Amino acid sequence: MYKSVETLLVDIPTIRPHKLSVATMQTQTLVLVKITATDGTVGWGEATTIGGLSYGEESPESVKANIDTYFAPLLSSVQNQNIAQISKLIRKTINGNRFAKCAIQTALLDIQAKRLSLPLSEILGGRLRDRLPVLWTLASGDTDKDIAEAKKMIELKRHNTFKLKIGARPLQEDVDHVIAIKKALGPEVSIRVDINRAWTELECIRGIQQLQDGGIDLIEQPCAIQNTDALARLTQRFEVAIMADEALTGPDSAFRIAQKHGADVFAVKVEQSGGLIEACDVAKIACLAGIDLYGGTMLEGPVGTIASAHAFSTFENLAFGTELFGPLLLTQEILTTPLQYENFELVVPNAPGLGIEVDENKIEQLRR
Ligand code: MUC
Ligand code: MG
Repeated sequence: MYKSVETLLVDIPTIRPHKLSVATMQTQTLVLVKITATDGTVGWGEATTIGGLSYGEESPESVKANIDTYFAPLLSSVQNQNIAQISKLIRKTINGNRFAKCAIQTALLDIQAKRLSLPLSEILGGRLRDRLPVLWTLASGDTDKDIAEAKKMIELKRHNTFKLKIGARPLQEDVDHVIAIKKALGPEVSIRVDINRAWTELECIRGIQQLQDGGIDLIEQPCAIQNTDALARLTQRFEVAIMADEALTGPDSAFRIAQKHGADVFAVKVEQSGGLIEACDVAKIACLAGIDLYGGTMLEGPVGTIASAHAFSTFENLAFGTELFGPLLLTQEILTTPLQYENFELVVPNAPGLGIEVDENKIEQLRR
């Protein structure tokens, strides 16, 4: 049923250094998966991560090795095109590897939706919206540059909500940087922070108190991934919304965190969840537990970004919007027609499958 599974590593410089507590990115390595079915239909998926092995448990190189060695032979042996059955077989045969699983599942869903002549969102249950609000991350590391960048984004009608990456510098320096940006942009502009698990619980208490007093709207993954008890205590302690990001590693962890109301908001990421279907499961668990949703990114290029958009378009509650700006951080376009960003939103395509056309000549030039 599937003729070939190819994994392509494509290194693209970013428009500026992107500084997180765990890494500074100058380049993003897109991990693209192309599956060709025996009838010739092609599907695309993406397993991009951030900063090699510094963010997630899979690196671009490990994803490629594991797909070539384990996923590809498994897919060449399947005799049907039933995605539920193939996903079950993959889960049974392959442990972990959520990013790789997501890329494979996305490509299979792209093929299936193309065969049915439906946008991918429609085989995930159906979209509730055609456009998604998209924020921008300010992560140059320089307060004045970040303020200028934010003002430009508002003027261009590209983004009017901003997330700041903090946690790399001493706590007070980071907090002062955030408050200075909030003051410069004013009360109308929503400012959020992502600490990427850099603070101890005590630092969280000190830092979040000041951020809450300074009018910040959302605090993302402030403490260690495994310390979900601390995350729950912070959620109970503060009025400002606390969001789980790295702590969410799929429906199981979502269920465990939801059971103790361990966060006010879930950052749903399709790769972290292990697939688009699993991301929808995470969203459903959040909904049932009264937890708000935010559509997260692994800073994927256009393939993973639009796959995420199809999944997020089906969510009932998307109270905190999305951060699907990954392609805008890259200096090179790999689609024949770029994704449509306008009026602070990303448009979810209506064409069959993912609804995009990958520029294969461009990828051939750029791939490792
Ligand atoms: C993260 O942890 O949220 C998403 C946006 C961004 O700037 O970094 C990523 C990772
Ligand atoms: Mg985050």
